[in-house]
Amino acid sequence: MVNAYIGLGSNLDNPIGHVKQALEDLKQLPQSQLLLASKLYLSKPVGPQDQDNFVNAVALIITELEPLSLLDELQTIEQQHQRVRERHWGPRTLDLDLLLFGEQSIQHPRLTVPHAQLSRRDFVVGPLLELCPELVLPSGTQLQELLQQCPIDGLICIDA
Ligand code: A4P
Ligand code: MG
Repeated sequence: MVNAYIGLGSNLDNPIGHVKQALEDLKQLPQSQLLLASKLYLSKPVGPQDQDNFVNAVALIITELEPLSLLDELQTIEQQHQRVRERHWGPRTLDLDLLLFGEQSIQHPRLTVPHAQLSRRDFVVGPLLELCPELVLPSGTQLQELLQQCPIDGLICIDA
């Protein structure tokens, strides 16, 4: 069994609804259990600025799935949310990113773990800190150290 952190993001077509439904969908993952879900956060778009703000969250699951099988499951959930890939870093109904898979570092054509942008994104660092303030990345870097390069003051928490 491995602890895996999953980043959720949406900025199209009722983003709060998509993120909340995706958290329900994660409860149905095979050979897995949803352990924790962060609050929902409103964040400014990274990438093209001519798109709405995002709603983001992070979930912690425990799973027996292999990393690529988990990625398949996450992409199936994205499809169920009518995810259309239009442009890189563009608007989307639902994006599910595998942020961390235990202590593993994975370099595969379909999967980079830890997620390549993890340490630069306030909407990932903030919710991860909420769930696990003592988290240490596979590189040995403490999550809290990332705050120096990636401040999280711009995040707005949108549920109590
Ligand atoms: N892939 C590789 N590693 C991973 C991983 N760790 N988790 C591959 C998930 N997928 C991974 O992803 C393209 C391919 O990446 C997948 O087929 C998978 O095999 P995609 O989701 O189809 O494309 P994308 O999302 O447009 O590109 P990318 O680089 O994954 O973008 P990100 O990093 O997901 O960023 N701004 C705010 N405020 N909030 C956001 O949530 N999200 C993005 C998308 C941009 N700006 C944002 C947000
Ligand atoms: Mg993605």
